[in-house]
Amino acid sequence: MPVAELLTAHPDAWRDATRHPFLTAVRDGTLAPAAFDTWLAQDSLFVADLLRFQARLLARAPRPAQAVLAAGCVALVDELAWFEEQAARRGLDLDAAPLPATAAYAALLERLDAGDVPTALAALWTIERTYLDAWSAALPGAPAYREFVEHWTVPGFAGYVTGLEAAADASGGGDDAVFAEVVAAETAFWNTAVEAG
Ligand code: HMH
Repeated sequence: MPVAELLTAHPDAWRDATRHPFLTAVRDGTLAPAAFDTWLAQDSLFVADLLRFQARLLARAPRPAQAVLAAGCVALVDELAWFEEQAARRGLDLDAAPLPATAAYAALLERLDAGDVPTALAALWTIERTYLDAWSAALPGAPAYREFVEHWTVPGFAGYVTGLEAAADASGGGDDAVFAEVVAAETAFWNTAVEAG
């Protein structure tokens, strides 16, 4: 099935992951800066894990998927540099120990890395589509968080997600169980931020 149909096939899980209280608090400005910083350090760890996963996926991907995966790897390297700039500005240490949701997500990426390419492509699309839709729900963002909300909703990111969708559909990798697992991992990741408050 086309991967976009997974969203409508799992409406409750999709809503939990993309209309989360963390995003509402970012939008309304009620999120404590310390909770945001805790989440930011964990997201930086996640992006480092995702880059390793994606670089390996690029190495084994079919030729038509290579361009979007390679561009995504470059974007993730840039994203890590951007996290470092943000952390320096906020006086935040990015060398935090992984919290349970971060460690569990890393383990999920490792399982996907050991599995087949079509499933991994569909999972990567799910990861990025969830993130895009979740941040879009936080628009325009309270002034304290607006720069972040804008960064993760730019048209270039939306275009990248569309490119991943095409790559996933071309490989035929849409899978209900993996979709549910990824979306649950995203929800658990937002939960971490709220619990850190
Ligand atoms: C938890 N999911 C999470 N963090 C991210 N940075 C992305 C997706 C997008 O790269």
